Amino acid sequence: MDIEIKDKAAAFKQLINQNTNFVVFGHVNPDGDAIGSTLALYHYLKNQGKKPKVITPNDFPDFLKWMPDADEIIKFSENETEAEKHIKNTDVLIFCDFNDTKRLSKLEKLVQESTLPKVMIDHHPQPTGFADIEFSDTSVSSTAELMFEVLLELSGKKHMNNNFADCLLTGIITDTGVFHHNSEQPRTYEIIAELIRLGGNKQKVINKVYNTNTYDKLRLLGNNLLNGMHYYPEFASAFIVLTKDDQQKFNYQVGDTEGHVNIPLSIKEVNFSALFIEKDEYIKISFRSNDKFDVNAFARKYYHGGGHKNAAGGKSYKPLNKTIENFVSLLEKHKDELLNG
Ligand SMILES: [Mn+2]
Repeated sequence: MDIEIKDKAAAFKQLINQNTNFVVFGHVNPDGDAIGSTLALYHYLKNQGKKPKVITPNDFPDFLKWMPDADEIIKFSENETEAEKHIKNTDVLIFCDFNDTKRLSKLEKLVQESTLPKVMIDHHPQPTGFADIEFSDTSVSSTAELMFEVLLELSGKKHMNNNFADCLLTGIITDTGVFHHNSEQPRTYEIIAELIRLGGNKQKVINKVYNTNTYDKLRLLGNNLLNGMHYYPEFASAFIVLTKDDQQKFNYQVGDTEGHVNIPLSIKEVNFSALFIEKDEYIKISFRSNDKFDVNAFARKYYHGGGHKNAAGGKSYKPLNKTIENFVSLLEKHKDELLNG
């Protein structure tokens, strides 16, 4: 850790020592890293007699609900009054796995109005600088990994236990797609080793997160690959389109397409993949790339979105057929980069 982070850690430590109540926020549509890093911090604080609360803007997928104390999380969309009460009566606000208050969705206003000390821990590029203390590192695999580093600096392993370890393992494992991407640094594996020593159970995490398919979910995957996938080898690209009709046919639930966007990328000739999901008001799009092609820049430029270099998301407000037509013309436009990517 560099000196700057040591200074920030000292300031964060002081905030923890001097206060009792903490609200920890995850981003809208929380993923494994958001729930994993917020709940890990919750356990770390609880283990030293503090009173933490985790609040998310909305619900999170069922495959994360086994996590220790996940049922304690307050979802703003389901319980606005309770969430607001905690935000107004706490001492410190902490934000995990996002760097822009926009990611708080309907909670944004309450947070912006608050004058309480704010701490951010995140690994996404281009932080907007809304917090008083910001731990921001794009070189780590996940916020979970950065959380471990920050808390280790704060107080060693004193307040870390097996529940804490399972939460961070979930964050790292989901954000790296079980070590398929964002996981080239040896340090990630040293932290995994530490988490296992703390009593974390890697096999349990993988079973709980990935081996929970429903019959409909597997049939939807089959349909996406057989009927929904479009293949453009001339642009080193492939993508999946999920229409509303097919969502109905296979009883689609949020989270059912988790990981689908990565599958076209496993075709030998493909460097760039996308997943289009038709919603009521827009088309939700996810992007993945193998290596050089920068999908963060692509999503920012064309799709009101962003993310990481090899994993990003965005939206289209055009009808589905126009969206696809337009996307294919962009593939043509970026052909040279895509073939080299
Ligand atoms: Mn993350």
